[in-house]
Amino acid sequence: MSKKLLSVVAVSVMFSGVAIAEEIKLSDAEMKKANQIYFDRCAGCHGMLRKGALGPWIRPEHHKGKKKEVPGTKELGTEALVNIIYNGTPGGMPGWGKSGELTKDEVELMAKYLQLPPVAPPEKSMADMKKTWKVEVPVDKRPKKPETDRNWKNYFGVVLRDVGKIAIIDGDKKEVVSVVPSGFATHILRSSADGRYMYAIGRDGKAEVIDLWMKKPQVVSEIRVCNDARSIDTSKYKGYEGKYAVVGCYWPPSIVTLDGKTLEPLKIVSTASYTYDTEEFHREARVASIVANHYKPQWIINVKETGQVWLYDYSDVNNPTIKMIEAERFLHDGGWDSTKRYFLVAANARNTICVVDAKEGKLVAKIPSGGTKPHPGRGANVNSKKYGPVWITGHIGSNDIVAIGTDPKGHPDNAWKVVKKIKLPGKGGGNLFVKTHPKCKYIFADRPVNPDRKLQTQFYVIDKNTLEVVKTIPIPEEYLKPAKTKDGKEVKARGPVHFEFNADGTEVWTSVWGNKLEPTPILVYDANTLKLKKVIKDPRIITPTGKFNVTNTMGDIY
Ligand code: DHE
Repeated sequence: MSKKLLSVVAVSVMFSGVAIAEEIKLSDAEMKKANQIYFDRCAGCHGMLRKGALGPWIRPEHHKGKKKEVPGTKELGTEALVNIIYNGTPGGMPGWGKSGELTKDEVELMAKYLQLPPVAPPEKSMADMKKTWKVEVPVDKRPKKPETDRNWKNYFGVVLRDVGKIAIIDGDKKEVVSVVPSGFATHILRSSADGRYMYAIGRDGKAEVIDLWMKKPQVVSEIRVCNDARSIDTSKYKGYEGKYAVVGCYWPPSIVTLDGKTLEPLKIVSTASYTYDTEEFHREARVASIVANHYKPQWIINVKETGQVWLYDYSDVNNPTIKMIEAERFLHDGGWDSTKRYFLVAANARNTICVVDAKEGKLVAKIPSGGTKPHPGRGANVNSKKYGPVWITGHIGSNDIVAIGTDPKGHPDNAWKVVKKIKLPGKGGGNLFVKTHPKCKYIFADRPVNPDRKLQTQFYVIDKNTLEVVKTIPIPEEYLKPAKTKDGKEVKARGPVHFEFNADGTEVWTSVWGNKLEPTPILVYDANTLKLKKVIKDPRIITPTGKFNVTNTMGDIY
């Protein structure tokens, strides 16, 4: 066999009801390309080891899951896999071919690649991390007070996902103040307790800190702590404000504590552990959301595959204490209730919301979410006249927006159950984020991964009083024009994604989720009249996705 043929496997495909052996052969170059595509597009939902999380198991061999059996990719065969990868699924998997993100050849390559055993992903040590650590501006050379006259507490950090950059936008003037480089497919931004520093995490595990006191904000420290990551936060407990930053890694699955100002790596803790229910070892127990506890020097760290919430005490940074709370598998994103005592986190593949009491340090409830694949982002808090304080989440796999009671003392009958279901119009889910602000009378919901173009390109306004959808707002066509690839193919922008309010809650910002080919705008709506009041267009604003206002992010306001 040629040296170039790295991977060969005999698989069966069904042809007229008869299984026929198909030999999969990938050259080194194809394997390298497929590995990269898998890492960029697939690993987030299916895992590096392809054992599934939000997305299903996609290993060659058949899987006898706890709830259902999943066919191996060898059983599915190339044709079926091409169909799934090209067109997507109603459960929320994007149609990578249909959307133009992968070419037909790339779809076919991936269909073959998935029938081969997964490659062993790399490990990373403290020494590896240190090689990538840079302090661009030492702490003593940084401004002693804000150098800008702008209202920096109303800055927005905007993730420019596919170009790996972050735009800092003045929320008062709607001007781009600076655009800084960041990690690959940057994922989220979080703020220090005082708001001065904005922290970014790339999907390639590159963390960085941006100093907003500078006249032109820039990256002052950076480090690559792992190969795949999604979350970052800082210490916010009294006395520890801004002292530490923490990155939650998907691969190697770990928690990395860093110095808050310089990002010097201080401690690595592996999260590979045992599933909370069956006590089976899971090498790929990835860190999903992280929030900083306001009651104790702790981070609340959600370990996806094992279904454990770790209360990670950082007060003795090299000798951390961890309380492991049994919750539910496939923990993903979540947010605080309005008092910031209870953290509500979605175990998305189990259609469950878990509630952790940050004061008492224990699980208080596991709530059936009432829909398919809950995906709250950080959720939305409403003080409802009828139900008392509720926290709201939407779902990726169904059109349910649900309100969960969060006040066990004042409204015990409503606490920790779905008290109201709000149906988004039309079929299917596709909602990723809901958001509100205490001063706004509405909740906003997007739907960018609904397969229906019309439903995908509008957003939904829910009245806080009635908890009903009162308006759908389509994105004006002129902002959705398809971009053209070099070979003349038209690629459509996805509908609006994610919302963020300005500091005083009078405006809500959303963005058109375009592609790398052309800039797409950020749309600023009056949060009360719902009128489009400003369109922020800039040649540098390409693939704007997450938007993070300094005041709201530092105060966990949503
Ligand atoms: Fe996210 C939050 C993981 C895809 C935009 N996303 C989160 C969190 C996790 C997560 C664990 C919670 C972080 C926290 O609070 O500490 N996201 C993942 C994935 O694994 C997934 C499904 C697939 C992947 O390959 O990465 C994924 N996420 C996306 C996107 O494609 C989105 C829509 C666009 C983008 O820019 O990447 C996206 N995720 C976001 C945003 C948040 C987020 C904007 C923060 C919401 C907030 O309001 O705080």
